[in-house]
Amino acid sequence: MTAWPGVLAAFADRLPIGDGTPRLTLLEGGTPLIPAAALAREFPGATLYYKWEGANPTGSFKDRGMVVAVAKAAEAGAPGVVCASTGNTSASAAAYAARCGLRCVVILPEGKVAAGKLAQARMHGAVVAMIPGNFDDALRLARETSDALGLALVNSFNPYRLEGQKTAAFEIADALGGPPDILALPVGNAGNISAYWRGFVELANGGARPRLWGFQAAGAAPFVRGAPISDPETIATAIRIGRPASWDTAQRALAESGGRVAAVSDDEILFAQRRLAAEEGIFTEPASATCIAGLLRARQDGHPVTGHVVAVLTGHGLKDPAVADHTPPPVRIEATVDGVAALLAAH
Ligand code: AN7
Repeated sequence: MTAWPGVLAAFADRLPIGDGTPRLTLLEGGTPLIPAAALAREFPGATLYYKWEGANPTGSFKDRGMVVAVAKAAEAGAPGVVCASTGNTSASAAAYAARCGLRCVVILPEGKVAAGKLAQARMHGAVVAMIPGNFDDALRLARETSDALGLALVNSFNPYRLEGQKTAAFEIADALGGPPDILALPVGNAGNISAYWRGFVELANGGARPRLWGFQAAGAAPFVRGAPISDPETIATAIRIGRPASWDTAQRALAESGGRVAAVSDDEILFAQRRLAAEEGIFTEPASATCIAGLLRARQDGHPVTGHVVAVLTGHGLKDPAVADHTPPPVRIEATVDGVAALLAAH
């Protein structure tokens, strides 16, 4: 058995890297494609899998693109990197910058980043700036900062990000022996849906490609509305985005794939997240559960969920432990077996 070598080494021939690119890695990528168990019963006409991106080194899919973007920044001699983030991009940027000795500045919307993600950026030694406003405001400032201070911008405007992220499509096709029929995923800035499409198109060579089903939170659903929104709001803070950076590429990908976008409510997101955790043993963050909520909703709305279906679970639930407040609280008991038995009986 050969050990997984990380994204740059595994996909060197399909990434824009050369001899001068440092072989940066935290062994990202190579994530599991887990067959659905309990939830499979909800989709009798389909074979459902989870692409478990929470298994990446910083707990989200962002590591695939960030390793390429930071390696290229180092190759170009940048003194550091800067990004705006709803949390996961900043956690990943901070980790990879730390790993290769670059400075990292992250610009975050105040009060709207999950606790685990903020802890990651701080522990990895990033300069953490909080601004009043939302992600879209933070992104404007990150661009200006990059221009003014010569730091490499590692948001998804950075072309290397999407190049790295497309590798998840290669892994899925490899595991299934071809592309799935439907790829379901959450959409925020729409970088990931664009990257998957690029990956599947590169692989297909004119052959089969999946339909892309993108899901947004109802309070932050500019693609569903067909226009940007100024005050996005959702419990899924990772995708609390009103002006997606990759608008045009995502619209093209959706159209070319014969795909669709739809919105789900915060209650549906929390319900799907709970079911994944309690019935499948997979604790994913709210934004990621959006695609499961979307598949459940699709079935109700009469969209057939058939064939090989892959739901991309983009980030780990441990990043946002506050969601556990939506479950029954732990109960204080006397330290006796009777106490435990009474609790069990009441459950
Ligand atoms: C768990 O970290 O935008 O549609 O700044 O963290 O490619 O934006 C995160 C986005 C889905 C949406 N799931 O992906 C950020 C950020 C999780 C995420 C998305 C994000 P895109």
